[in-house]
Amino acid sequence: DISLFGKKFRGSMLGVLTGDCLGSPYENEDLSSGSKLVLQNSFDKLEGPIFKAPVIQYTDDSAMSKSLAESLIEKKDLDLVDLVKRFVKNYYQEPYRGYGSGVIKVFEKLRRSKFSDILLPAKEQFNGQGSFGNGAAMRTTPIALFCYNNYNNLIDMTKKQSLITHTHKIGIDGAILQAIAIQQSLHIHPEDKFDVINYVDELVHKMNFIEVDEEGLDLEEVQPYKNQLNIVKTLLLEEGDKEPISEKVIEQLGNDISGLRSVPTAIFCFLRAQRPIEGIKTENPFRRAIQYAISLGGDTDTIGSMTGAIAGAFYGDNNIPPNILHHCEASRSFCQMADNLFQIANEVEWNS
Ligand code: F2R
Ligand code: MG
Ligand code: MG
Ligand code: MG
Repeated sequence: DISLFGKKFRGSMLGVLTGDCLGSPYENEDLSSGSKLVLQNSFDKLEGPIFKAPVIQYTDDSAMSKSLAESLIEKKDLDLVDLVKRFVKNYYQEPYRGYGSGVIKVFEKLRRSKFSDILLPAKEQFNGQGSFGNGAAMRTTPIALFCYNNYNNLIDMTKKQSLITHTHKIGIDGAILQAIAIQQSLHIHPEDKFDVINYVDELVHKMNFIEVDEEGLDLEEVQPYKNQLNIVKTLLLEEGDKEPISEKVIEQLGNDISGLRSVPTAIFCFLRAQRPIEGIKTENPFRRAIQYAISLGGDTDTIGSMTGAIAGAFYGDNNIPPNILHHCEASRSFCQMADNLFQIANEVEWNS
């Protein structure tokens, strides 16, 4: 029998995988109202009695999370050289996993230069702006687990793992926000009374220190995540018991490939799914969260996966339907990685 934290580690790693696998068939598909029903039926079928079908393959979201977990487990620390080599090796072994078109250039440069400067290719992305994609956020779960009891290390290591592909502040801070949300979920007992507004307020408070005014600009402009989190709060309050209007959520929070318009959306999906949502027929709040995230369309694998990571860290693996896991590629190894991460996280002195 494993502890509650052990279950939460499994929930979070399996949340990454299931959100990614279940969301990937719909990435950038046009999700009309009819496809909400298609989604409902598909989830019902996957959760129901086992049927024979090829496993649903995971994409870059899970592939990069896996590399990060395996590197942490082997090195018992964040070793950027080891990590970047794993990213590149896995990309060239399995280039069909749907990687971002920008990040591929980073991998090419790293390989060509024989990893001479592991931070340089990321800095050169997009004419020196760096990537603002959600790639650093989507893969950051193993860091959040490894640092589950240490906030400063969580921020520091999340930033470091981001910089090897994403140097734009939006790309880095998106990963930090995702990591903080996972850590908050880990530390709430799923059966305790849960105040969703308080959860957002805590995130706002923390992002206030992350999004600091570096160039003497207006704070409104330099705190984009804090602004989005305030929208999350408004939407949670204003919907009451009515159905959240998907169009409004998409318009205000976003469903695209950028960190800014996907990480706050994932947080919203987790929080909104604490209560029933019209059109999503399930008693299971974990399933409700990822099904809702995917129903918003756009970057469905990634928003599904990030929602799954946060929700799984809250509920643990108890709420993840075993029959759904049966249909996802590598679910056993994701569970094993979670157990190994739990072990090494408890071995480092700074978590105790
Ligand atoms: N890439 C995809 N899905 C679409 C392609 C799927 C594939 N071709 C297929 O059909 O099989 N999904 C994955 O990418 C997202 C994560 O991306 P990541 O790792 O952040 O990569 P990248 O390339 O750095 O950024 C993504 C795109 O964002 C735009 N962008 C980023 N920074 C920019 C900047 N400073 N200026 C302008 N544009 C910027 C670019 O279009 C990048 O290509 C996840 O959804 C994952 O699932
Ligand atoms: Mg993907
Ligand atoms: Mg990138
Ligand atoms: Mg995606």
